[in-house]
Amino acid sequence: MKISPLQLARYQYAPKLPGMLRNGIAEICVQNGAATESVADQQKVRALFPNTYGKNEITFRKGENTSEARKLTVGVILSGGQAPGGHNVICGLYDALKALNPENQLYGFKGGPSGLLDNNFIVFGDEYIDQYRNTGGFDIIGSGRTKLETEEQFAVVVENCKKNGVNAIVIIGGDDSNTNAAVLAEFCAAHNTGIQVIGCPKTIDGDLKNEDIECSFGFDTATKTYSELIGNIARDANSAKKYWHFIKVMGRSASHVALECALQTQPNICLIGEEVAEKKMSLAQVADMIADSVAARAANGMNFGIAIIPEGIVEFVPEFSVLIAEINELLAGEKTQQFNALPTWAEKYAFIKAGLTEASFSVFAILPENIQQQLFLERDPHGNVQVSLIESEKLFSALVKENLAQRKKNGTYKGKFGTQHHFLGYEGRCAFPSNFDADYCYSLGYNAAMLIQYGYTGYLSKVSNLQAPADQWVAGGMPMTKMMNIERRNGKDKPVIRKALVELDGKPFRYFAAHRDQWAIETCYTYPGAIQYFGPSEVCDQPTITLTLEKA
Ligand code: FBP
Repeated sequence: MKISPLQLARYQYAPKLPGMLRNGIAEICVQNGAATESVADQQKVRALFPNTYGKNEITFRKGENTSEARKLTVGVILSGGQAPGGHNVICGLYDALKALNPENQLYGFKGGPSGLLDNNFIVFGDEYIDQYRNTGGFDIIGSGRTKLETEEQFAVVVENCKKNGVNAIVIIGGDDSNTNAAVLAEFCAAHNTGIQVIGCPKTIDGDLKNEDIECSFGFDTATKTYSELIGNIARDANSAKKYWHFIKVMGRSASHVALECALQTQPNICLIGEEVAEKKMSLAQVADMIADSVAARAANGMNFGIAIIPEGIVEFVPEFSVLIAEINELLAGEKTQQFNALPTWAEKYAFIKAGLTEASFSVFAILPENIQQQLFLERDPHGNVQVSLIESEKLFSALVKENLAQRKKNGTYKGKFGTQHHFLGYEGRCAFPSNFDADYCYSLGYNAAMLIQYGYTGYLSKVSNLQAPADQWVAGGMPMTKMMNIERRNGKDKPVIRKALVELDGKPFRYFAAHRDQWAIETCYTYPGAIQYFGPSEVCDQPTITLTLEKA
């Protein structure tokens, strides 16, 4: 296999551990913190997790290792969307297990949670692991989105673990996967299986964070990759001076990625879904806000600009969510076939008009025809609209174009509006992890091994104080039940780890809000450039602006 020079150089990179994990395995001891309670609905969560609820937060520190000598066989899975650094979690886990006892084994279950159900795994060895150090991607064992949530599935997992002598499972995933990890930990404890379960916080979306988890891994690298590209596009826009670029970035349920990219690049516009929902903005109002910037810049001779759109934006627009719900209802069951049988778009359009409420039809009617058709053509196996496939960057540029046409008619706009569209998503999920993610992920994995060695279960591997240099990071563990509350999901009350949305009174958003009026009119772009892996620390090791502001 041909290897790039950067890949070769990254193999040699030694990830930085938190200070307390640097003294060798024999000198890592546990400091007990306070007992924990769930963030809300304490009684209900306690009742659902009688064996794993209320445990103590723990921190590792330098001191005599008092754990029992044992031989461990650990299984690991990668769950959900790719995020840079996943390989390093596995490398850190592997190295710590081998340092604890060279007889310890690490099994990688393939293709995500389904690997645990299908008993499909590989046994890691040095040579195999070494090919993946400090590299992006999840191809070391693959990932998947199978949900591990029913008691029947848990029983199969336990059976497979017993068959292979696995005493602990590490689940590397987002809020849903870690919620399920907590339920699996409780199941294993309740059935006296002796199998421990530890979670690790992953997702480029950045929406698995709370007062304990300062950020999920992958967010740092993905946002730096997108920001590099946005900066490059902004420089092109500022050179050619003829296009408005509408750039959609990943982030399905929260706008952290868009916000961080905005903080890094200072675009003219960045939509934040959480704000759109809070202000109950309509599509027309959002388009009007963008058109204000286009018109103001045009008046100053600048017929170009940058607008960042979060992937999940349309679900935050209240009237659009109602429209989607009505469309799902309109096509439920056999009505899909009836709709599909209509030969022309005109007949389909009449069917839609007759089936929607007046309010939803008025929203539907202002959409460009290609988006209207997308809503009806691209549906999931249950017949529901696939909101994530909606090309919102094109939707908003079309709505802005219409708005500007009106302004032209009434003489308030005289500019030119040429557009380009981009979607930045998969480009960032498997990039070589930044030094921050390489270090953070390796530490999360190393720390997970220590949690297992000390006998913990139902804990999330926690590394904090991340705004400081790595030697000052703090390693430990937090019971996953502490992050839970009860939410209504598919008509049922479920214990879940709270998803973190952008907080409108949080420091990152407030910083953005304080500057965006100026950015909307002037050209204030910043150009972050490519991630640097070798060089001065202030260039190579900086965390995201979001994290820096949150911890300021
Ligand atoms: P996770 O929540 O599993 O980390 O995945 C997030 C994400 O990267 C989103 O940003 C994006 O909407 C989605 O995955 C895309 O999923 P898929 O890889 O299935 O197309």
